[in-house]
Amino acid sequence: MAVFEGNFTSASSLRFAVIIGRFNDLVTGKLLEGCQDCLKRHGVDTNPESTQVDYIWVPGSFEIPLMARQAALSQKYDAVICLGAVIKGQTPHFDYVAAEVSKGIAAASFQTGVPVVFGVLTTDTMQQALERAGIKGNHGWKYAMNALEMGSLMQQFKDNGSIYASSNEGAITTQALPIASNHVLASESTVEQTDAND
Ligand code: INI
Repeated sequence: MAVFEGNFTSASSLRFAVIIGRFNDLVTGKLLEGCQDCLKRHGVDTNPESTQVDYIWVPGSFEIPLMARQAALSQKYDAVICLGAVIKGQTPHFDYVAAEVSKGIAAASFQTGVPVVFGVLTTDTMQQALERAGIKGNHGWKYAMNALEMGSLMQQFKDNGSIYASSNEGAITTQALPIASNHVLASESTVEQTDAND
């Protein structure tokens, strides 16, 4: 038998898509900076002109899952990193956006077999979000680490022939589970409130 574990030393052979929500871009822009810093320091060429990272901007977190799924289906990337910031307001809007983006990102990953990192902050206040986007630390850095680890892990799995047979790759991409059925399953989960570690 074997032990599989992602590493952080094979980053130069990995490709990433980063999907960023413009809503609360004071926060998401900082998450992106942290994410790029981490990727760059692990040997990834983060220049948008390079062949290693593509950046996809969407209006808000609600739109992230659609593009995450499209990016994963393209089979161009070893991992997809989703960056967003959902901050509580005075209406229940937060709950709808937070629930859909978390379920949608999980579905995109599960349906396509491509790691999709949930880099969406869900906070009660702008202050809490900013603390996690540079003031106290930058979660964008952590999200990039998750993508590096998962990209590497999947690569090892593929090299080992352990991944769902490559002859079935088309089946994964084109006959993915209908979103609706996954949503039924996912809707049973809850979105937890953040604490200092989230
Ligand atoms: N989008 C966010 O990314 N964060 C939020 O806090 C937010 N709130 O609270 O409204 C938000 N809303 C916009 C949403 O993501 C969609 O872009 C919009 O509803 C259009 O589909």
